[in-house]
Amino acid sequence: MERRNFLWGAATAAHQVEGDNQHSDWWRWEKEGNIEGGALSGKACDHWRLFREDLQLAKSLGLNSYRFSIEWAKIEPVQGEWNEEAFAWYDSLLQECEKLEIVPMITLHHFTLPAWMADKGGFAVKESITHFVRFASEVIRRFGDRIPLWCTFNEPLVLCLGAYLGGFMPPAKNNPELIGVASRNILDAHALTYDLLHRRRKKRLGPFAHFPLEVGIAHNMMDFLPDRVWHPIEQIVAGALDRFYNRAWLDAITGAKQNFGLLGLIKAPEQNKMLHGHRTADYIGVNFYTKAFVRWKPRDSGEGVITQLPLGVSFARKEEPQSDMGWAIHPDGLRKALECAASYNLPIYVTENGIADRADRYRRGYIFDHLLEISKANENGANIRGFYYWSLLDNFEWSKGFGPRFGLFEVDYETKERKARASALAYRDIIRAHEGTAAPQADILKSLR
Ligand code: IFM
Repeated sequence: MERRNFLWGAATAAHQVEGDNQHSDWWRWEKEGNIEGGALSGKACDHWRLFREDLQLAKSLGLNSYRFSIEWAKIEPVQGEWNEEAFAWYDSLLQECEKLEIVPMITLHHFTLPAWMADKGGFAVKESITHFVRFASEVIRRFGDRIPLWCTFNEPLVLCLGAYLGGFMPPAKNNPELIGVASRNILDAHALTYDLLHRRRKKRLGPFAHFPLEVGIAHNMMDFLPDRVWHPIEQIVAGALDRFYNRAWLDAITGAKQNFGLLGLIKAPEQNKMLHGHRTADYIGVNFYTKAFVRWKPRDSGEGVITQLPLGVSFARKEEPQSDMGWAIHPDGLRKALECAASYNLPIYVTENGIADRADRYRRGYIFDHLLEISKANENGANIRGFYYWSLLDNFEWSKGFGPRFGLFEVDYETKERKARASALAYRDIIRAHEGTAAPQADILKSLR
């Protein structure tokens, strides 16, 4: 496979698909009854057993890349003890990717922690940096030769907000100061892992050896809009949230500045001076789903009220088309996010984009329209190298349990049977029609739409 080919992918995360993540903080959190309807991740999609079949499904759509995470809680279930069985499983998964010429993009942290690490305070404590880097080094030592694309952290800000403000992730503390503290620790862990990968002198091996090493993060971005366009406070707050949510992490990993503070609600932590002017990303990974309306003094608590401020956030107007999560379908926002990412002058991967749509009513159009925005952003000078649909399979959607269905393939959770949705076949046709092209093309997309 040519290095310059556009990467047509799909993404998953270990905890959401593999099953039996028994030594993780989420496993315990689920047992404590924190998931909608009392759901437990349990066997999830049983990807652990069915991964070969799942990669065949990916191949059947013509995907040439697969983004997945390596689960720290499985690799190091007990502090200091590596689990050889887990390493062997990830080795088989990589072998399967190699056999099928599916380029792996590896995420090292996707929301979950080993329970022992959570007990120590997770990323809110400084020692998490050492523990994470030790885990990352071991993964790199074993698999570093074979993997070109690395994503150190998935959506670090969402993790910090979920854990220390929103209450939708363990440990669900309401302590905004910890958002800044944990962000700073994660940034340090990311930067050290970036250096580890780049300082490695060993020759790369296998079918992807000619791919340059690229390391980055997958960053969730949203289009913040004032609920009332004329409202000056809402305009200011939307701008502040854009800086905080969309730009702060991109500033930090490109060495521009570090500012994880927000409007007096989140205290900015002490700077890591070593990172001033030091870029720790080779690409920017953009996870994009929707927009957010910001409302000053919301009328009711149904508007996602941030308790510390008289501020409401909602993800769609009642009348507009939206996903089963209640997120507006807003392809234009992806282009805006990509143009923001492109201003950092790095290549971009759309590391996640997708829709929870059980009936598969919107997914086909969703994929087309978002790819069209990618083609526009490319025309405007962005350098977008790949697109990963979220998700390959229906899976465990964190605090929402198994209700939301994001998959190209529908999963019957009883029998574990997979079935291609019509939109998956549309994605396959788009990929086929792009053979020999370097990126999504507006004319091709329009002719198929
Ligand atoms: O399922 C999640 C994923 O784990 C991270 N990004 C957003 C997805 C949809 O909510």
